[in-house]
Amino acid sequence: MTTSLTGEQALRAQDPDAPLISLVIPTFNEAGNIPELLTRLASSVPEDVPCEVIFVDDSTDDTPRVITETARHSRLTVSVRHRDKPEGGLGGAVAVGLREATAPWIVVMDADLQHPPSLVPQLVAAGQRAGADLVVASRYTAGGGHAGLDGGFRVLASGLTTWLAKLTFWRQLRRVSDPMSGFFAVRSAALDASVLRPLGYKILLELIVRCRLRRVTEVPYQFQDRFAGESKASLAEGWRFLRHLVTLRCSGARASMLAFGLIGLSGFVPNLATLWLLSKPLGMNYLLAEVLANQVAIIWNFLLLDFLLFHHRRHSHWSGRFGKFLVLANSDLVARIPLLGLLVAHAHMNVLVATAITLIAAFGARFVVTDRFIYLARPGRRKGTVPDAPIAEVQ
Ligand SMILES: Nc1nc2c(ncn2[C@@H]2O[C@H](COP(=O)(O)OP(=O)(O)O)[C@@H](O)[C@H]2O)c(=O)[nH]1
Ligand SMILES: [Mg+2]
Repeated sequence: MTTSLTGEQALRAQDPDAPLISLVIPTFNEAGNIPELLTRLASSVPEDVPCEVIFVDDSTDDTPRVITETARHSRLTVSVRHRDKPEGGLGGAVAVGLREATAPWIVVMDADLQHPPSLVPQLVAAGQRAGADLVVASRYTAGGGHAGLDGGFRVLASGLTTWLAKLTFWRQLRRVSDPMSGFFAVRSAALDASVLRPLGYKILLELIVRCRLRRVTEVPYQFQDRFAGESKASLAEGWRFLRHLVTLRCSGARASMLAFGLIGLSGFVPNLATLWLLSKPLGMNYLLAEVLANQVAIIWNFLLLDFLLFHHRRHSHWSGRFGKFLVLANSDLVARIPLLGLLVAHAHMNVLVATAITLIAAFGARFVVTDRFIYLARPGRRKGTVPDAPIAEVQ
């Protein structure tokens, strides 16, 4: 099927050169792919559809120079934004591109031609036809394929991460067969780039969950072989993906409090194990042993919170965060005793009930202080919303 696009009249009337599609392409040492990519893009996007191409580059080679030189001979409007500090890796780069894009539709794709450029106009047209906010180019729907995935391990990793993501977000992803896809089109008006906190490769999942994109459609595609260069995916990406999944799952206030509580409860294990070790085989006084065991549990809790739940909000030095957490965790112990005395002696409460109340109060206080004062949320930059500008498909 050949597909061509015409622009939306209102937007054209205001500015005939305003882009209708922004292409966001993250690059990391992709110099060998740029000329072929821009040639194929220029022949795929119809000439009457203004299109801006935004490269967000973290390369250590001469990719930015190759982009600039190739762009001189291309009819497309091309810009390259090189980052000296590649925050958030690939996902961070895409988030930068999403904030800078000005068109009503943004298409995100890789630079290595594993994502066929010919599909770009089809993705946008499919979104228009279905009235969708997001169009996912899928390897896992009828007509799609992942032949370009490099070897059995990559196939297994892709299948496993897809399954894990769908299990964790079964409601949000029930209509998405390929949530790990790096090739998709998103309607600008449905996007709030300021809420994105991406980490590593999985930006699409981040978009669906945080921007609550519910009107989703899919277009099948065959994942191609790399044209040139090597994949930058690594095992470390797998670990990043797991952390990202936990962060996303716990991003609501209730879920985050539940995760905080579970991590706190898990502290019983190192606490009791250390208490036993110090008081039994080593014969230490049980009170002193409990004070030390408590410190081990605090370190355990801090590590889990710091690496899993709050890793995206680590804006101060680790020693500062740990110091504050240590003081907080020890002082709530001290504060609970007078409160317990007050409840038992003055309110004549049962000791167990009073203890439970002090534990709940301490948990709440610890959560609020940790959430608000130790891990500060840094406000993101809000993207000005672009007016919705439908693109009609014509044959
Ligand atoms: N800006 C930026 N782009 C990246 C980074 N890592 C990978 N990329 C780009 O993201 C796209 C997908 O990466 P690739 O290594 O091909 O991953 P694979 O397709 O999963 O093997 C390519 O265009 C890469 O150049 C990064 O840290 N920063
Ligand atoms: Mg690739």
